[in-house]
Amino acid sequence: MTNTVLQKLGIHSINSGVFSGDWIRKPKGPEILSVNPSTGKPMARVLSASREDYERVLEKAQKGFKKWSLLPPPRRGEIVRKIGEALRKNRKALGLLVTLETGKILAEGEGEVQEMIDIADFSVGLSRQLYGLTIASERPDHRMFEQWHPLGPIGVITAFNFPVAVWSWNAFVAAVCGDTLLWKPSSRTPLTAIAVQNIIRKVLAKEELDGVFNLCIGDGAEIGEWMAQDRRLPLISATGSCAMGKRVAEAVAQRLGRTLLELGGNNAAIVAPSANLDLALRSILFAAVGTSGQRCTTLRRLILHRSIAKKFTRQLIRAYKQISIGEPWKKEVLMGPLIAESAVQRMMEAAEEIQRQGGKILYGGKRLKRSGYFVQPALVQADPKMPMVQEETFAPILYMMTYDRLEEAIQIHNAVPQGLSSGIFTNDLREAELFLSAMGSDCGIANVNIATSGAEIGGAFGGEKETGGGREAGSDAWKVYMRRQTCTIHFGKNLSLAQGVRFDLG
Ligand code: UN1
Repeated sequence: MTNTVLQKLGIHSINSGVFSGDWIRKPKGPEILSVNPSTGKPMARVLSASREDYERVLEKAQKGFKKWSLLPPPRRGEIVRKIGEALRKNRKALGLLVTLETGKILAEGEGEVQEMIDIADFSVGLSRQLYGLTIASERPDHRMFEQWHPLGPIGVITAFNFPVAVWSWNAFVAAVCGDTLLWKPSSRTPLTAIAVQNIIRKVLAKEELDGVFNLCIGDGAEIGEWMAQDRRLPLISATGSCAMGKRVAEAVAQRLGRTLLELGGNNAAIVAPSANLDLALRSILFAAVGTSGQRCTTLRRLILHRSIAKKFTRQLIRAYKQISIGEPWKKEVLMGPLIAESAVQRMMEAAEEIQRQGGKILYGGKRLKRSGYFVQPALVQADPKMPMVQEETFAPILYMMTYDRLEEAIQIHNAVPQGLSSGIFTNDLREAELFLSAMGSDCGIANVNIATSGAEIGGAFGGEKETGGGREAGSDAWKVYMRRQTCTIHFGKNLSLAQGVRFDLG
């Protein structure tokens, strides 16, 4: 299975991890291993980028920008449409590779490729809708308007957990905006990045275009730092931990560049007494256990009304017991492994620490005795004030708490440093509206009768506070990939100054 899919997607036993117009044959950075987290065994080797290779990629991205940014946006959209079609043809194969390299189940692996296809479609439409405003001028015979220009080559740093979808949110939108890209994927998921590059490379070659989508695989701290400090990249879009985001933000701010940050979440859902508990249970299960708790949007805190807490907890424990854990490519499996040994260790440490702080493990939280990085998801009775509850542990641990009044639940909900996604389960209109009001959830995403994960691409995706404030994907998130120009044309004969200022020679 592994070999067939690797072959189909053009992956060899040793691969170049650097693409600029074409694959650089022997990049000079250190070798990286792609490990299948379900077996703990390597799948292929990847040669990473040295500084010299990075320079080549960046030059190519700059050169590519000169040509690409001059194409009419709908023409750029047409090329993204062809990429979307190529992805449709490779949905199964690429989805399986995502499963093999990240450990997420096949439905989610293929779902991730679907997310790429969706944002490709969205971007095609967007390529004809990069609208600017016309503004009423206060001066006679003046016309004011704004227009949007491409920004330049941009840097995109992505995480292991959505190794291809998050790149495509940035890449396809930025591409129709006229930008070219330098992509640094997580060094844990180099093969999916190479496979994507192979798919789109064929489309671009037919169009005689290159230097648009470039790739630079390598050590995150090192290449990330080069990118953050590089004035030739006016925008750095980065997805990952808050610690990584702070480093990137600092370095980019030093040169007054622009960042788009999508960092940690510590997402919570409130279950109110009027909720449809059946629906809530299923939605919560997916949000807490899906992708083995390794989404930015994973549900990490559950705030239950005291009147339903006992019953709901019992049902949740029963459901957790039924989750089949195993090889993520098997049909009946709902939860695959964590990404790496270090992730298992961090989860085990977190489980110990929360108990030291007074938390009680109600279910799970143990490592499974088998090869690969498998764990049981954990349900933990906790108190909102425990320091661990403030932290994002990138693993399937769900902290459960109770509340009496909705105001109190909202206060607990907002009392963490992160602010990505949130949800409330209620059939009470007033409760739902309060949660969505300015007094309610302080997150970038707020849902009613839906838990925290599984957002559609049509909305702007991102969060507040330590989540970094960035917005990617749909709505008007495209604006961050362009530069705004305010233009005023004077078509009269007399000078007139704004604010009524007179400046005459007499
Ligand atoms: C992420 O975890 O970085 O909303 C992205 C979701 C997915 C994207 C998650 N559509 O859960």
